[in-house]
Amino acid sequence: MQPVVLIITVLAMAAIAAVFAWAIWAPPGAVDPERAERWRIRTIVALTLAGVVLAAMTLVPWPHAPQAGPTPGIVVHARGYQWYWELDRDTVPAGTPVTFLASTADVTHGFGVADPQGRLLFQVQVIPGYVSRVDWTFDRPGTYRVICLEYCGIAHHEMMGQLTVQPGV
Ligand SMILES: [Cu+2]
Repeated sequence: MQPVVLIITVLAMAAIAAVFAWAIWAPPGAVDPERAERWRIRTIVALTLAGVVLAAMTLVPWPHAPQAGPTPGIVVHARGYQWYWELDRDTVPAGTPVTFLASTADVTHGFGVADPQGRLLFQVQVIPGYVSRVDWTFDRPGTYRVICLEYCGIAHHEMMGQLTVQPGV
C-alpha cells in the first residue's frame, strides 16, 4: 500500500510542479482570463468531489464489527498501568492462535506488540472501562516487545514489556 501512496504522491507533485512551471514560463497573453476562470472553477469542483468520494471510500470498512465468540486458542490478559504492562503469561507458542484481552487500570494506553526486529505487528487502544481484543498468531519464535503507543504520562516511553514466543509443537 505504501509504494502505491508514494507513486500517487509523486505523480500529484509532478502535476502541480508542471502547472507552476507553466504559469511561470507561459508567454504573456497566452491565457484567456475567462477561460482560465472556467477551468479554475471546474478544477476546484472536480477536486472537491474527488476528495469527498475518496474520503468516503476509505470509511467503508468502518466501523468494524466487534470481535465476539469463542477465543480461538490461548488467552493472554494484558493490563496497562502507569507505566508498565502486566501480562498473565509472558510465553506463548508460535503457530497457535492467541487472543489478547487488554485493559487498563488507570488511563488510556495503546497496547502494541513489536516483533524481534522492532516492527509493529498490531496495536489497539486500551480505554478505561473496556476490554480490547486482538487475535494474533505468531509465525516465528523470538523475543517480542510489548509497548505503549498512546501517550499516557511522563514515563510513557518506558512502558515496555516482553513476550516470548517459543517454537510451536
Ligand atoms: Cu503510554
